[in-house]
This record gives sequence, structure tokens and C-alpha cells, in this order.
Amino acid sequence: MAKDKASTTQDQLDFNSFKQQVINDYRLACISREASLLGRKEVLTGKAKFGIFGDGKELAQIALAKQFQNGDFRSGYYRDQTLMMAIGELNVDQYFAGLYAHTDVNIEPQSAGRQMGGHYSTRNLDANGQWKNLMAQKNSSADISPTAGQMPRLLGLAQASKVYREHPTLKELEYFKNFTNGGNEVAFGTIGDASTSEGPFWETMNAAGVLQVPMVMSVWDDGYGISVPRELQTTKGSISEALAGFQRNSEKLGFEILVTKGWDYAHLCETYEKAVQIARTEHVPVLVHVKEVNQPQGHSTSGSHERYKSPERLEWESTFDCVVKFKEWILSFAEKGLVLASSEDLESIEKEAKEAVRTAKNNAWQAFVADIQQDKDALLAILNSFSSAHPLHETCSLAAQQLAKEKDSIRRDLLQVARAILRKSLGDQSPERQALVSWIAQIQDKAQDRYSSHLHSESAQRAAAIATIPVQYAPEQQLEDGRIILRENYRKLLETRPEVLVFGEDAGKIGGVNQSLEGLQEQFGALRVSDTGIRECTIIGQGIGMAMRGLRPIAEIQYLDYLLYAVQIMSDDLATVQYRTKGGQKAPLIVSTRGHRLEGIWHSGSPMGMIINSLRGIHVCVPRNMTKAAAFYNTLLQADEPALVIEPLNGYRTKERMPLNFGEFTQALGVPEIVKEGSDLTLVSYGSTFNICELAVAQLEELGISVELIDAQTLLPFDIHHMIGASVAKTNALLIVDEDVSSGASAFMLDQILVKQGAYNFLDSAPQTMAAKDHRPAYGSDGDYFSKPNLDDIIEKVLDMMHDLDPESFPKVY
Ligand SMILES: Cc1ncc(C[n+]2csc(CCOP(=O)(O)OP(=O)(O)O)c2C)c(N)n1
Ligand SMILES: [Mg+2]
Repeated sequence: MAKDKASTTQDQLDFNSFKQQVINDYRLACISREASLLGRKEVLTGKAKFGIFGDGKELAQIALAKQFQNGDFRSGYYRDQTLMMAIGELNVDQYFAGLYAHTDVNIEPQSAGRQMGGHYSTRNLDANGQWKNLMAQKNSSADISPTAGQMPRLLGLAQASKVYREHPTLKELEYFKNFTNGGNEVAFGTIGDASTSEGPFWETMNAAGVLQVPMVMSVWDDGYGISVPRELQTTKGSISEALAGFQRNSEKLGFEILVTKGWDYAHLCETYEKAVQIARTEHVPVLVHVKEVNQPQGHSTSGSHERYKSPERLEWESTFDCVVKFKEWILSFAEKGLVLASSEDLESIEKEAKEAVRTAKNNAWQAFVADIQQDKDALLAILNSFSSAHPLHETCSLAAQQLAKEKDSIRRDLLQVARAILRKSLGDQSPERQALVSWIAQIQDKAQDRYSSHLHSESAQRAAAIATIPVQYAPEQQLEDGRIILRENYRKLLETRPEVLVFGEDAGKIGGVNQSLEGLQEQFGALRVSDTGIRECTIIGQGIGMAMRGLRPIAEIQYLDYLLYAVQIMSDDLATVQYRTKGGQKAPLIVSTRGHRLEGIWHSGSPMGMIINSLRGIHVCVPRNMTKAAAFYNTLLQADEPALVIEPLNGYRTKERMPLNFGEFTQALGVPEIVKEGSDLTLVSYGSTFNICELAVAQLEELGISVELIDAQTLLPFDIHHMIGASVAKTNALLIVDEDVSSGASAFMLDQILVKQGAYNFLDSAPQTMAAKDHRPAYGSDGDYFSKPNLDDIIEKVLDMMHDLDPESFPKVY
């Protein structure tokens, strides 16, 4: 009897808490939906520039969020507002602040107004750029707009859990308790049905199946990618059917594939509970194909879906709207004699949601406007202060009147007025004009912080703060192959830093195609020195995700020519992490590759112009030998920024002196080395070509020409102390030699030296560049000789330049 009573009470408690949960979920669904509806209006009335919303996807995200724990990570896309709200990382004020592009990070923490609305992230670093305790919060890596661009990083976020679970020592270290609890964290991916057509999706899914990482991948299948239907996107018109071969079975590892419907609350909750249980405990990746999802307002604010959806489809969408269905489901409990909520209850929740969203939107708008109004008031005061004696008195008061009348001015409007007045008063020294100059300077200064800070880390560990520590050598000069220098340096790094992981194609068992990791897998295990599939894009993704979770990955791209497969994700994701979060996240990934001249079209490329133009935000190191390369790895591991190191491909068997202080010597970035002093001409180069320049300079010396030879060492950053400009001031002549195509990296360097450093002032002759031929480099030694700058070319180029300066002493070669 007593037992029955207790269980009834328990049942009642369970029912009450279930009821409360359902009501809360309904409230959130209504709030999120209302935010989408009002958001669209804000764009259509011109207050926001562009809108892309999460309407239609609310229920699935609410179900997913129930399983999202502290320490977990999201890597998703622009439809995930409800998920972000459900995990407590986005409120409605912030949602609208993002839509308006509010630049105050405290008001708009997702990106400080840098990304369009719908691009979400959490603050994983404190104001000083130091890691927060990621185990005390729910984490979202910062979204990017390119469809499927979130996928490669997702792989790394999930892999980090595997590393933490299986690593012999990391989980015991206090520092890593801020990143993991024994590797139990799940990485949640989200993607639209159409974006599964992208290569990075397939690459990621395959790699996740191979690596067996705890990833729960949700596909929000609303049947369209903008206007293009699912049938034109996916084999069999179904991502779960197309991926059926990934399903694990009793004999083979793989994915667990679950299918559910976007309007079916109960089944969604059940499905996510199961999915996350599998991923979290077994470290098995799970695909959740959420079918029958819709988009009540169409794709975005840039067009209406009536253009491409049939009337039947549109009708289906309104009948199977997930909020409508959820409401029906709640009310249907009455038929079972249980009451979750009455229709009046639900209507009042809907009403409250509308009201709450309207208030939040108004607050966000007021905050956005107030921020600019302060600057506007200051400008109006200055314009009104132009005294009646001033020739621009009338112009300024008219401008002030007009500006004061304008509603919702943005800073661009204010600056356009102020700068036009400056141009009308050139030469005027009046205090009024001075005040205007100061006002503009102050706005520009703040704009630097608002729009241009954090291209790189601004923390105490920024690469720029790391000085050179010289290499120490033994007195007797022991010479070794370049690859041995790298190998011994890696050995030291792996010994002293348990969080360092090296991986790439052939990097594990055989220790790299050039043997620079020889024997290291044997010594440190396959978790830390590992082989990957041939999939450059997701090798980078592994690195980005793991770097975002406190590990220090070094991702190998086998050859520089194959960096093209990785450049998209390096450019869109890695290079922008700090910038697009305004310092809220970082991914200090080191990408290691090898390139420049060797053999044939796809093993001799040096596409440096492409790299430095697409990878701003990543440091680019171009060492001339392996000791320099090792110094860069040592530097970069002390720093908290992403970087690319390009080892000179022909240097693995070249002899170098054996250093004593492996793992310790460093090379400051942006500091060239004057390898030989000279007085007639400054010759700048880097990487493999530098070594040919060195040979040329020795021969030129015999011809009576004194060349100052400078190794740029890094292209990004480039010569921060203007050493090359100072050299040109001494020699008055400049030649830049590299093996990129013409006007590639050489044009960049020329601009830096002549324009930025002002070296054109010191030139006595035209500056010159020498690059490779514009075609890809041909195979064989003759192919190299005729495709790339060779020793003879360089010597003759310098002789030509000397002839122009002094024809008597230096007759023409030809
Ligand atoms: C690489 C890339 N190509 C094209 C686009 C333009 N674009 C943005 S969203 C989109 C459709 C995506 O559809 P889907 O993945 O089904 O997501 P949904 O918007 O339907 O949720 C396209 C083509 C893009 N952002 N990135
Ligand atoms: Mg879609």
C-alpha cells in the first residue's frame, strides 16, 4: 500500500517535471520563431542588412540541446539560433544586436558585429586571449558562411575527445582539466541537406568513420538548398540512404545512422538521447538525418520561396510546421486524460513570446542607436561651434541641421559629412577645424578596434612577442642531413610537450616521405605521430578542431603543391578564427609542408603569391634550411597563433651542423637575416632559391660585385623592422629573386620594400625582380633549369643591373 503511494507521488513528480520541460520547450520554440519573423521584418524595413533565420528547425534543435553538456562543442551553420538559445549561449537581445551589426562585444558576443546574423560562437577566451575553462561552459566554434566549411573543424573537435581519452598522460595534468573530462565530450555538427553535396562533408564523414570519433552529425533536411531541390543534390534524394554503407555492423566499425522527423518532438528527443549516448560512451560517430524539416519564411531575406516551391509543398510546410505540430502534440495529451497545457495556456505563451521578442528587439535597437548617437552628438557640437566669423559657418550649421534631422544615422554618414568639410577647409588652422580633425581621428582609432583588430592574436603569447634564441653548436662541427635536424627537434618537442601531435599522409609508420619523423611513431605511439588518409582539407580540419580544444597539433600537408586542396579551409576558417570572433576563439595550428624546386609540375610548385594573398591571419615561414625550419616550429609552439612552415624540399639530404639545444632555439617572425653584407646591391630571397642566390653572390664577389644578401625568412609578417629598406639605403639597388610566378610574392615584397618602407627614395636604378616562368615547372633537371631562376640567370641579372649603373666597369654579358 505504502509503496503504491510512493510510486504514485513519484509518477506525479515525473509527470510534473516532464510537463514543465515541455512547456519550457514550447516557450523557447515560440520565442525563437518570433525572433525569426521579426528579424525578417527588420531587414525588410532596412534596419538590418541581411537576414537568414532558423525558423522551421526549432524542434530538432531543442531536442539536441537536451543532450548538450558542458565541455561539448558545436560546429554548425546559420540555422542554429534555437540550439544556441537552448544551450544558454544566445539571448534575443544578442540575436538582434548581431542582426544590426552592433560592434560592442559585450552586447554582441557572437562576433562583435563582424559576421552577419545567424553566425554563432561562444567566448572561449577571456579578454586577455587566455583560455577559459571550456568544461564550465557549452561551446560553439565560430560559424563561417561557406556551406560545409564547418565540417573539417568538426572532425578535429571530435578527435580531441579521442586524444584526451587515449593519451597516456594528458588527462592527469591539471591544465587539461579545463578542456576535457576523460574525453567524454561530444562534438555536434549541423548542416543543411543541400550542403552535404560539398566535398568537405564527404571527406569529414569518411574520416570520422575511420577515426571513430564522438561526433553527432545532424542534417536539417528541408528539401532545398536555396531553390535547388534535394533530388538534384543527393544520390537517391536522401543523405541517410546515400550513406547507408557507412552504417556499422557487428563485424565492421562505421557510423550509427538514425532517421527522424523535424516536427516529431517525442521521436526527436528519443533519437538524440540514443545518438549522444552512443557517441559519448562508445566514441562512435552518429548521423542523425532529420527529415521533414521546413523553412516557413524561405531561404533568406534575399528572395521569396514562392518562386520555386509548389503550392502543394507550401501547404505541406504550413501543415507540418514544427511549432504547429508541437502544439497539436501537447494538446493531444488531453485525449489520454492527461493535461500538459490547455490551448489557452499555449496561446498565452505565444503572446508572451511575441511580447518578449518585441521588447528585446527594441532594446537591442536602442542600444545600437545610442552607441552611434554619442558620436553624432559630439560631431553636431563641433559643427555648431564653427563661429559666425568662420567662412564655413553656414555650411557647417546647415550640415548640422540636416544631420540632426536624419534618423538612424550610421558612422559612415557622420564621417562623410565631417570629411567633406575638412576638404572644403584645407589650410584652415582654426580651432573648430582642429576639433573636427581630432573627432575624425578618434572615430578612426575606434574603427581600427571595431573592424580591424585581432587579425592575429593580441595575447601575451602572440608570435610577435617571441624573440630569437640562437642555435648552440658543439665545438667540433658535426654535420648531419637536414632531415635528422628536423627529426631530433621533433623528438625533443614530443618529449617535452605531451600536447603536441604530428599527423599527415605517411607521417606515422614510415616517418614521413622525407624521413623527418623517422622512428617517432615507434617512440611516441600512433596517437601522437599518425598517418592520415589522403584528404588535405580535413587534415587541416583535424588541426583546427584540436587546436581549439587546447592541443598543439602539427598538421602535415605532404607537398606544397597539394596545399591547394587545403587552402580553402585555411583561408575561410583557420585564418579568420581570431578575427571573426574578435579574439573570442583561437586555433593555434601549425601547418607543415615542403616545397619549392624538386621534380616536375606537381612537386616543384612555389605558389607563394596565392598563399600570402589568401592566408592573411596566418603566419607564413619560408626557411632556407632545416635548422631554420626547426627554429620556426619551436617559436610557433610557444605562440598561440596559426602558421604555415614551408620546408625547402631539396634540403632533407643537405648537410647542416648539428645543434645542441633542440626544442629551444627560436627564430623571431618578421626578422630577415643579412647573411652576407655588401655595398653594391641588395639581393632579397627566401626558401630554396635563397641557397642559389648564395652561390651566385660568391661568384659575383669574384667579379668584383659586392652584394648584400638577405633572407626574408618569413613572408607574413614581412621585415617588421624595415631592415631591407635600410640595406637599400646603403646599396641603392634592389633585386628580389624567388621561384613563384612573376608578380606573385615578388610583387608583394616589392610593394612592402618600396612603398611601405619607402626604399624607392634610395634607388639609383630601377628595382628588379626575378621569378620563375609563368607556366608550371617542367620535369627533369633541364625542366628545372629552364623553368626556375638558375645560378646563371641570377649572376647575369646582377651583372645587367651593374651595367646599367656603371657601363664602363661592367660590360654587357650578351
Ligand atoms: C561554398 C558556398 N557555396 C554557395 C553558398 C551560397 N549558399 C548559401 S546557403 C546555400 C544553400 C544551402 O542549403 P542547405 O545546405 O540545404 O541549407 P538550408 O539553407 O536549406 O538550411 C547556398 C547555395 C555558400 N554560402 N557557400
Ligand atoms: Mg536545405
